Amino acid sequence: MKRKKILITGASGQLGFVLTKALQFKYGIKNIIATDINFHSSLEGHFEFLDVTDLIALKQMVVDYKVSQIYHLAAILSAKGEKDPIKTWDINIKTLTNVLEVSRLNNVKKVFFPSSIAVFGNNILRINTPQNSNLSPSTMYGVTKVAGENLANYYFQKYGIDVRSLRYPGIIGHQSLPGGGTTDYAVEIYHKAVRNENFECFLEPFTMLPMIYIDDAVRATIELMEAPSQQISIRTSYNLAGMSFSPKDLVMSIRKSYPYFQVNYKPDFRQEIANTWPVSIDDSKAVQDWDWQPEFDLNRMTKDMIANLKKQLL
Ligand code: AKB
Repeated sequence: MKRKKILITGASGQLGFVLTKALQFKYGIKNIIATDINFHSSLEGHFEFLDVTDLIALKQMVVDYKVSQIYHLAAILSAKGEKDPIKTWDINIKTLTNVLEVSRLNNVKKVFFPSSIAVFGNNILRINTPQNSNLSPSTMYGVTKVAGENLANYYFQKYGIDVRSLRYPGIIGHQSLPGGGTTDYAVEIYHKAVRNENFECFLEPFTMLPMIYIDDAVRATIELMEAPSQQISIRTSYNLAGMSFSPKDLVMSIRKSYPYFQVNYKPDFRQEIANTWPVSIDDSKAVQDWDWQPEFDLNRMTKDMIANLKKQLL
């Protein structure tokens, strides 16, 4: 059997770091090329600096290492993206088109591209948002994800590249802090609780959003990529659900371990973004097509986050 050579972009990021480890474990550390513009000091194995806006550098790496799959995670997220929308468009779209073009021209068979709940905006059913909702995003990040989903579908239809994608909810994990997202509060809050510090929350207490624990997010990604091609009926991006909660629900869950944990609510511009996003997601297509089932609910995630952060931070 021909071995897979997998290249990951954005490998030092919140999801990239954990996904890299999972792929190294599954396919062998020698078969994974982790790339980023920053180096995460805990990454092991083969790492290369790569700016994916550089088409020539990307192509060189794909050719040199005979890459057969790419997981393209590098992107600017929702809140950071609003500080410089044109840069967000340029980077998110340029990197994706580079990945797709290099794949088309160099025999890369499979590509993973992360989409997001940010593809949804006003004019949606916010509870159990369906797969085929209106996509009128409220952020430039969301605009790039809608365009990206259509590009993915185009490269599949026109060139037969096996591009697969998930609309991730907010991802929560203990391994690293996210950067520039609207759902980031749900990671930072655990760090404060474990350090016995107060937390200032940039969303209002009852803002309910779709979220997922990193273990589930990584497993969903690998399960989607491993599913037989004939089972994949969505070539834009699959709705994916883990759990839904508000800052208030999260505080109640944390207070089971830290009863005196204090939170002060100071909503900022991220509140307006969150107000346009779904409350919960209908992921029945993912369930139907490749048997998706999340394992973590809020309290199980809180226990795991606290246990791990205690080891890391104290
Ligand atoms: C963000 O908040 O921008 C991301 C996302 C939901 O895609 N976490």
